[in-house]
Amino acid sequence: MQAQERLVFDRPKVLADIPTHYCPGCQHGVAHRLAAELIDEMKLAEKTICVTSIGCSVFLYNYLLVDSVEAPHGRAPATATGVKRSRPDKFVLTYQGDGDLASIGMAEIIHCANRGERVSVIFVNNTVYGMTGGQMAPTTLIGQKTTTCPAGRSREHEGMPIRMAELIAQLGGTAYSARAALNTVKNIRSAKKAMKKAFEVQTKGLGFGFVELLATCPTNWRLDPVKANERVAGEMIPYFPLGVFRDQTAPAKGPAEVEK
Ligand SMILES: Cc1ncc(C[n+]2csc(CCOP(=O)(O)OP(=O)(O)O)c2C)c(N)n1
Repeated sequence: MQAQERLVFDRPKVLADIPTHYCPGCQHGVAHRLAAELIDEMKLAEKTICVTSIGCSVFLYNYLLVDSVEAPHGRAPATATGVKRSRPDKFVLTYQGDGDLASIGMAEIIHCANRGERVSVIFVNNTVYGMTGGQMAPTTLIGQKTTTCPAGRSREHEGMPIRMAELIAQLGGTAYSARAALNTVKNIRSAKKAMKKAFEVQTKGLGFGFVELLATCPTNWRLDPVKANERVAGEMIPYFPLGVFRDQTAPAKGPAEVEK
């Protein structure tokens, strides 16, 4: 008798079966896959409109088989606002790098969160401008050498790296803000849970959802993929702690429940 085959691994339906353009060891692909898995599992494929941004992930629309709009650099939250307000029945997602979201697009993300727009944001923090050759980003770590701070970032010259998940958590319209990392299987599982929560605050109409994902950029860090992954644990996580900074997904307790 022929042995039964058991399927243990499959490609999400909304993830295109095409070769990747990402560098070896880059974790944009991991973030794409998690988004695709959740869109499948939450049955959002027909409803999703993805707003892609400028940076290495500009080609996200080639990988995710959902409707998408391309925003100018940093303007994905403003574009997503327009899409969601005109089509509130849709699930609207932005996907942005740290140059895009925390530098040129800082105003857009702050006001989008503060207004409590019903959109979900995936923010990939790899501590550099990846696509354009590794310039300093607002998240570049102190001492980190980039093409625009060749002596290493210093507090005196460039200021401290910005912790976006904590900053977003302070704003009145934010329903969920968390930071996760893509460097280990355990952290990837937690990242998926955080992304699911950020998606749920939108599907439940609770407000703005934000997930920061710490990710590698081996090419611009001038490290091999293994060493790049070690840098996430050794240098990034100590400065950018993983965790949930705001969570309004739990139903508010009524007075009777509070007394119990
Ligand atoms: C208005 C405008 N300014 C500058 C650029 C050049 N540019 C393209 S990608 C990029 C940086 C993207 O970096 P990041 O958002 O960190 O994404 P990554 O490539 O690291 O994923 C810049 C400055 C542009 N395309 N448009």
